[in-house]
Amino acid sequence: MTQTTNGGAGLRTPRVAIIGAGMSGIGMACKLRMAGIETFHIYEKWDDLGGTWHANTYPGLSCDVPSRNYQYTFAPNPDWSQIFSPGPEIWAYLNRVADDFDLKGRVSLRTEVAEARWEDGEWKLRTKAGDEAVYDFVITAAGGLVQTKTPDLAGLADFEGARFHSAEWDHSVPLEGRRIAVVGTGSTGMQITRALAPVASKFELFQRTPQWIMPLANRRYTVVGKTLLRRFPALNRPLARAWQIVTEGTFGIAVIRPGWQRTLLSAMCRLHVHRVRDPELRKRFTPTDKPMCKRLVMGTGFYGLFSRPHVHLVDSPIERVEAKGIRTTDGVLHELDVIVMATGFDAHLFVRPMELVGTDGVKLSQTWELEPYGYRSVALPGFPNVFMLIGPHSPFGNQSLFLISETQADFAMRCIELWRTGEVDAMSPTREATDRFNAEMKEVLPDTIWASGCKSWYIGADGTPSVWPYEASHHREILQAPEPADWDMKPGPTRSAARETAGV
Ligand code: N01
Repeated sequence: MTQTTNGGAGLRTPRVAIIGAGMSGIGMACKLRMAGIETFHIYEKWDDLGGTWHANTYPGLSCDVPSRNYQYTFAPNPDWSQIFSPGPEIWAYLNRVADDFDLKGRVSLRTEVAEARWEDGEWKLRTKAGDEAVYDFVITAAGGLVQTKTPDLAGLADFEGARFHSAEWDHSVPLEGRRIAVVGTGSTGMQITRALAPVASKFELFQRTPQWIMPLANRRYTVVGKTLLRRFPALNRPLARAWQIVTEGTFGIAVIRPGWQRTLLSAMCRLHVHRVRDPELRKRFTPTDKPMCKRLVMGTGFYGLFSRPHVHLVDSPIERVEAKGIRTTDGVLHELDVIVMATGFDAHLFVRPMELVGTDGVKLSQTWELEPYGYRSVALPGFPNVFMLIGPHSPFGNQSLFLISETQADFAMRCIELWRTGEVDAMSPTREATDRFNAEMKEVLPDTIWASGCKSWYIGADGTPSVWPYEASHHREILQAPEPADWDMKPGPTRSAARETAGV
């Protein structure tokens, strides 16, 4: 692709690379299409689009953020089957949006970007296979929970049964009537337990740390409701907005400061664990940390499973894995056919392992050596015309990543528009503005529930949570438009010409 000018409209045509064809990447591509920008390309390392909703196919996969709040604002789906929809339905939705916006021809699947290098005012991009292309903008949309974490348990390789990570499900392995273990009690472990405990001949949940579970019941939407929304599409928007207000006004507040929201949600979790009738078992299920300190697990129908004779909680630490199963430190060998590692992800890699080489040869891997950071979750000093979707300190945590990445994509679009009109050729946030943003955040982070003393994937190498410590609305407010004082901007031809005319 070469840089061109759309003479008719007097606008320049930006070349945009999007890294990742998940929810953020697809959303960004739609925004570009809606703005009439056709010179973009999406790189996707996996063999299909959909990101996390493509990679995760485990039994029981669903989303614990309400679907009406977990969709693009520009593509409301009247057909969600339930308040909290199953994973395959979300993947199908993403697939449909990609079709509606005719994006599939713009995606290179099985294509991992190895490096993008800023040279002569352009991004020179190279894939792992060695293909090269040149862009004006790089949008990183590579997801936050991608790199799986499998614990280095002694003897794991000796296990004679099947074993896999929850995000790398082996669908060739039969499950019905088998002896199944799930290691890990996060959102994933809970959802898999609900799906597999009823079908296994023996089911064991290996718990290192108990987690609070918020009892949110699901409900199917009626045919009448769906028909109404299809017939009167204008109803979709207020409904989506209502769910957003509820989610942001409860979970979004409870995690950042004390108040009725925290009291209410905590009480619901504490009451929920009383579904476990046996006081001894209840004690083992009851966390010592505060509700929401770890990412809150949500759902119903979990605790009751443990009253079945073949379903067990195992909270003796794992000593090693042997050919026949897992041996715990109390000497018991738990004989198994299948071990599922629901042990989470390295949530602090973000864009990496892709390397970005910015101005003066500054590398992303070095910049983020200690811990990923950014300016207002979207950009980085020294990396001009790079915009991050779901970058470090995005407001994740029981919030809708669709809405968050849309806010970030809209911000990127405003910057791309400055380039398009010739105002700006290159822009990156200043070091001073970035440091100020991060220092301000570090001041309030200790007040959040995530810093109240538990171990979770939110906590970075510097010991502080890598999350958004403010209300979700603040994210939208400060990403309305770039504040000129916070940005190093290389003027484009329009501004340069204006300056010349003005004799500046
Ligand atoms: O992973 P996790 P996850 N021995 O990191 C345990 C999103 N998500 O895949 O707490 C034994 O939360 C570990 O124990 P501990 C959501 O954002 C969303 O469940 O560290 N256990 C923990 O119990 C979520 O937060 C949905 O002591 C070991 C578990 O593994 C994120 O994905 C659904 C261990 C890991 O929990 C990640 O959730 C599902 C070991 N050596 C997921 N190592 C939605 O519905 C780790 N563990 C939107």
